[in-house]
Amino acid sequence: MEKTFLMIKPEAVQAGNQGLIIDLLLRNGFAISAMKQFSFTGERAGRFYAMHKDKPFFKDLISYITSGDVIGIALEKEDGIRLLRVLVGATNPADADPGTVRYMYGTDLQRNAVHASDSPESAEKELAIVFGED
Ligand code: FUP
Repeated sequence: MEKTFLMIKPEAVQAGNQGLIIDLLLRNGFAISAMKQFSFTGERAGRFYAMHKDKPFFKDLISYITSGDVIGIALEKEDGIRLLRVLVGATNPADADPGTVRYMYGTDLQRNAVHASDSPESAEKELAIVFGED
């Protein structure tokens, strides 16, 4: 079973879409092994998004992701990293295919409802930051 990580972002939690998103994960065969609602400190968010630290949108991204509660979900499924990215859809909800999480629940490029790990290394790092530190 491959481990991956999904995070429901602040605007989706505030809109009350977390139940529908979790239901979609379960109906698509993902097993949940851990889940928690929490808010990022700036320091922790900076490590979570370290790969983007030199990008022009980094500051806004950190300010957004620390703006409200998120829900971190540890998932398991065969080929789960790839399949979760398919279910989540394109980064920009405007480009996402119908039926994907970002098509249904995303607002714009920054407020795109969820984050999903893009590799086994990212999944391991992200799971450790969210579930391994407290
Ligand atoms: P993804 O892997 O689909 O989550 O997307 P990226 O890793 O490329 O980007 C991470 C996050 O940065 C996105 F979810 C949204 C945000 N972002 C912006 O706010 N502006 C941009 O121009 C690109 C990404």
